[in-house]
This record gives sequence, C-alpha cells and structure tokens, in this order.
Amino acid sequence: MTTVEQVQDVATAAASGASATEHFRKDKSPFEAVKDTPPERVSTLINDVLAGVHATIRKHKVTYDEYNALKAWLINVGEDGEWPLFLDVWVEHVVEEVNTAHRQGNKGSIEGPYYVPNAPELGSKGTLPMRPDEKGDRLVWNGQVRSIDGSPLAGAKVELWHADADGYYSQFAPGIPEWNLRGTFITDDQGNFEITTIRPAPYMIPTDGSCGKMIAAAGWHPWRPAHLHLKVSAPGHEMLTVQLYFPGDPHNDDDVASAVKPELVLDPKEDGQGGHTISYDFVLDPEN
Ligand code: MBD
Ligand code: FE
Repeated sequence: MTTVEQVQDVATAAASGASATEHFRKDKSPFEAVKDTPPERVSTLINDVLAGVHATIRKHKVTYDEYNALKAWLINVGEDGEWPLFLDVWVEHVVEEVNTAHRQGNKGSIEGPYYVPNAPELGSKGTLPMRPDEKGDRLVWNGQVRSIDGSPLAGAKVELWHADADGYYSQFAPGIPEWNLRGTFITDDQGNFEITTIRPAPYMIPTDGSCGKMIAAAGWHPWRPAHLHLKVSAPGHEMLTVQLYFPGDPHNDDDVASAVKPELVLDPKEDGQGGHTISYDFVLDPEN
C-alpha cells in the first residue's frame, strides 16, 4: 500500500495544483479588490465571454459529446487545483499586455502561479538560498534599478524566484526547502544589486493533470523556456512583474504561456569557471 508520505514525495499535478490554489487564496483578496465594479461592466464582460463561446459552438457545430467532455474537464481542473496554472498559462499574457501598454520603462511579463511574497531579505548583494549540493551552473548577475528619467532608485526591492535545475519550484513541489531559490534584494545607494544563483531548467506543465491532458489531446507541447521571475518595486513607481530568458532555449519562440519578449532575453557571458555573468538593469515607470 502507498502511504501518505510516499504520495507526497512525488511531484504530481494535483499536489502542485493544490499548493498553487492554496497560495492564491492566502496571498490575494481578489473579490475585495473589485467590490466597486459597476454591474454594467460585469454584465458586459460576462456577455462578451459567453458570446465568444456561443460563436465557437455555432462555427464548429460542437456536439453533445464534446459539450459533456468540456463539462467533465472543467470540473477536473478545479479538483486538480489547476485553475491558477490554466489561467496564468493561457490568459494572463493578454491581461499583462493591456495593463502595461502605457509603460515607457521595462517591458513586463506574466507573474505565473508560483510567486510567494516575503522571501528572505538578502541586502543589495547576496546568494539566493539554495541546497549545499544545488545542481545547475552558477549565475552572477549585476544590475541597477532606475526611473525612466535615468535616476538610480536606491532602496528598490528586487524579488527573484525561479525553478531549480530539474524545473521545480520550492513550496510547489515536494522535498525542497521552503525558500529555496527565492529571495528579496534591496538596491544600494546607487540603485545597484548583485545576485548569485544557479541557472534554472525549462518548466514542463505536469502531464498527469487536467492542463497536461488538454495539451496532449490538442497535440501541443507542455514547455516553457527556462526563466527567472522578478518583481521590482520602488516608492512612487509602478511595480514591474517580469521574467528573463536565456538565449538559445528551444522554447523561447513557442512558450506555452506566450510570455517571452525579445527585450527580456539575457546575454550571459562565460565566467571561465563553468558559470556565467549577466548584467541586466530595470527601468521603472513613475506612478501617475
Ligand atoms: C511557470 O513556471 C510559469 O512561470 C508560468 C507562467 C506558468 C506555469 C509555470
Ligand atoms: Fe515560472
């Protein structure tokens, strides 16, 4: 018989989905934030979504068998806890696009389902928490945070989180220390930071959950290119949520989450010891 401990040792879709759903509920107050939305807007949004669904059914003459399969699949997405994953992979990139189109500073990208606030503070220069035998090539990153007028932003917060060299995120896959590869840096009086970490692996959407089954049924691939996630913030400025990518990754051009932009691809230089150095700065837009 399989014990609970054995089950929790395996990185199943249901386990990481359940963690993502739990974190989302704990870290955000989604209904509070929209409590003043007028009914006219709610009605318009719902009607337009439904009109899109109705048009698809008419255009493709969707059958009752297909309709029932959809119902069963939607129920399963919730049971697997995969709504955060589904929405962040196939919908969030458009929300990000319309909400950051006005920016003059850095391009952003989607947050995804694996952010956790309040990661350990490491000053302006430090190494992300990692296991003594953490796999993966070393990365040393020097950067600066500036406002769009070029002035350095001292005391800016740079939150970084990323997958390990097997593609797993701490707090969403079993057996990884709580804050592994998650940290918060604060820029020095010149707006500079220096971060040491390891290069993450590409991320594969779990194949055993509802999202994975949809991908297989559609004949798609489940991959995101390797990436670093960041949230960069400073008083009086809009928070930048962004991801950075590595040149040459086979999935930079067909990210399942449609979140790669050319401005977000790094230019790593070999450090002569098997690792790489990177330099990448952030430019934040003032709040208006
Ligand atoms: C990820 O690591 C991610 O960044 C996104 C957006 C979706 C799924 C997994
Ligand atoms: Fe990610």
